[in-house]
Amino acid sequence: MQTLESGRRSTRVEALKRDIESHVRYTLARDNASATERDVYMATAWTLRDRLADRWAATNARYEHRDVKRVYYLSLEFLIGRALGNALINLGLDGATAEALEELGYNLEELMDREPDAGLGNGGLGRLAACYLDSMATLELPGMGYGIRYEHGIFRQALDDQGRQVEKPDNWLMDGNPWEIARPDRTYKVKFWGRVQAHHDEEGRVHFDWVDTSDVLAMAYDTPVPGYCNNTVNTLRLWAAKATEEFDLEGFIRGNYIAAVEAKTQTETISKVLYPPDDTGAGKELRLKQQYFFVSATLQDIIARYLTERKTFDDFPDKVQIQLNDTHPAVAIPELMRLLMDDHGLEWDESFDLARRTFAYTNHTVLPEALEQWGTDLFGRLLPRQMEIVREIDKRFRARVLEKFPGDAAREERMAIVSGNRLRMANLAIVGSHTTNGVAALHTEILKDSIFKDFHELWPDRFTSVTNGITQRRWMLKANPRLSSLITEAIGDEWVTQLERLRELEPLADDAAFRERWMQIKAGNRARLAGIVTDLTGTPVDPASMMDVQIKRMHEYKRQLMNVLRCVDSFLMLRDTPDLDVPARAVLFGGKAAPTYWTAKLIIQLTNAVGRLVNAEPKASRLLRVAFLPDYRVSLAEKIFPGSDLSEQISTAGYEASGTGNMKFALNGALTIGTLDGANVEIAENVGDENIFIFGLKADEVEARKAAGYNPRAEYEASPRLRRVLDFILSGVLSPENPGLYRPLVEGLLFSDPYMVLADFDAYVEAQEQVDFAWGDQQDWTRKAILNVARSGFFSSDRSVKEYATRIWHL
Ligand code: 26Y
Repeated sequence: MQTLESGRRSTRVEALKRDIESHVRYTLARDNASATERDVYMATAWTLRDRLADRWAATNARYEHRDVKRVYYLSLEFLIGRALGNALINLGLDGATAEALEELGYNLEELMDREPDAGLGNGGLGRLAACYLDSMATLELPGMGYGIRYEHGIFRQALDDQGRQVEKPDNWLMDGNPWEIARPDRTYKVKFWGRVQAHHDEEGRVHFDWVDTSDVLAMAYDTPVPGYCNNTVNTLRLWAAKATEEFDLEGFIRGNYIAAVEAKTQTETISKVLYPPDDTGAGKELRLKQQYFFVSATLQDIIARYLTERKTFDDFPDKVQIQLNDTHPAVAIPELMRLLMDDHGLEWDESFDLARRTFAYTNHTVLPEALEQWGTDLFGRLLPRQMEIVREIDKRFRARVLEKFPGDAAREERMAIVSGNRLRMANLAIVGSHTTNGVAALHTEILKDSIFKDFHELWPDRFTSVTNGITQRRWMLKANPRLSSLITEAIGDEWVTQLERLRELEPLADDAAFRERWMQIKAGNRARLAGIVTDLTGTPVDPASMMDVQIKRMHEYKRQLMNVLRCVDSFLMLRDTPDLDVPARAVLFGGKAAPTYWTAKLIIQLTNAVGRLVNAEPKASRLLRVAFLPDYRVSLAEKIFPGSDLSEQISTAGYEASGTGNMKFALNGALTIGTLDGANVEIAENVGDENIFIFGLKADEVEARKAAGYNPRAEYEASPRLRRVLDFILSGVLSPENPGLYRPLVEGLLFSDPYMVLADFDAYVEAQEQVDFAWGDQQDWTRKAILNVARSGFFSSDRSVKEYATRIWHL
């Protein structure tokens, strides 16, 4: 007998089959017999996109009709990953689609694996933007993302036979992108270079014209952002650079066709490639062009939308809130003022006031080398009118500082926006916005008492903290379907939109039968991960071993090197004491190094060398495996978190603004070993000290040690364990053909060690021994894992976005 539910389902399956076949036939003009897997993937994606289309149009109509206050999230990065699985889950069509495809002879999992990641970001900052879009749509907030449609996202990472990182171009658009819709009717002109001309009107008022510019067109591509089972579909609008028509025309007139086409290609490079956070962050012309290009197009688009409903700018900040994702889009501040003054005739005071009440700025880093600065020479030539405006903002702001702190010239210079020939974007962002926020409690405290101390003294009320979050739809429901089902079976499915409901799992931590099922699921996920490691690296991994994982961008402050030193220590112990009673571990690494970050790249090579040594030594490899997973990215991350047991969050305290991988691990039931840094502090507070392994210097202790004159050599002398590890690396056995290869890493530690690896090493190894001990009691370990999940509800990006909405955007 057919129930109503199964009846609906089978009609749904039939409709999906019909639409997939129809897209193969009519959109791709293929017959079923010659359709490739790629064709069926595309047809499935279009079929899902069609189901989003009505809701998308209805969402836009609703926002317009209600004349809502909108939030625009401006970001140079959106690290989306794959769209198909996410659309399926949010539409509630995962089961039906799997069935439809099976009946057509295809496997949904395999098709999903064909989709290239949309890797339009580097790491945490870009992924955060993607999680926030998901939460805004799920919370039915009128939020829109704006960014760049890079033709090439973050590079693909391969490893050569020496274990070195090799960068390969990412060609994610090559096969076509079924999720985007080009909107040629949303095309704006963006000006560069040229000069500013002043003229007086009949009433004697001065006007500024920006003339003799070279122009580029920005064309919109929209990607739907579906909310979870709620009919809301928001928009991510990405701009692609196109040459203006005049470009071609001029070439024809001058008869220099080839030169004209070359020039055209040149302008279109603006949206060609994503910048990795390189060396110094130092002023690269193309990067500044990218920033201004997308900001200018975005503001024109926002103003056009605003003006369809009204004639004055009086309530602009009541209808428009713009969140600046770090300073990368901060040129929006002078650009909005320019548009208001030069194109819409507003006065300075009113323009500045409107701009300041419109923008809010999120800071993501305290590393001095990552604080953006532009040379006034480049900035002034590329954007002459904006430079004038910035100088005027700076002049007035300096006066304000001196009014509050008379005679304090040193303070004035520290706080200046333009100092010498440098334009400091963070200072501009603070001055030109109503709110500045840090991304975790500790991070915001550090902003207030150190890097932005002067600003905090001037405007204490402008600072606030919003701890980062992650979307549980992608990072739990989609990534870990088996654990998700167990949780839903136990407490219902409300956690999918109200993550705090996970608290209801707490009593089950003491339920032996529940723990048993939990352990079974974990074992399955672990075995899957072990298989992936073997597939990707050739290293066999015992699926019963503890999966000990550090996945994140490669950076010295994140201290992957400390983890590698610990692996060498374990190796030496196992080699010399083969009957050592320690549990089996697989220590897994993954992460990209910026292409010019030589130290980070050498650390990757060292990790691989240690892996080769450990895995080839039978006395060690029974209990220890070390592997570096190439090409860490969103889709790979989704496969790693569910199988992980131990989350490595070991940055030097004070340096990791928040971290968000740390949250993904905890939510998937891995225990954390970490320092009191970034959001680890709040994870510890939430899960409880007994359920996390905290070690090492605290942020204030790091500073105190530095102030007192930190001497890394003394750490080396004082710790026999550390000495043995460093001496072993210095001996050259890890690179017999080039024995001095890793010497610079060791010398960097012995002579400078800015991230205090040596100071924390012994404490780290001891904490790892506690982990070994805790692992020995699998029942208690599982209890802790369940409590980690039950107490991770705070780390939902739904909570973060709600905090932005009430405290910053005032929605
Ligand atoms: C200037 C430039 C080239 C640049 C580009 C990207 C500089 C920095 C970045 C990326 C920064 C980033 O990803 N920061 C991370 O932001 C996360 C989200 O807030 C934090 O969780 C994480 O701690 C922080 O390192």
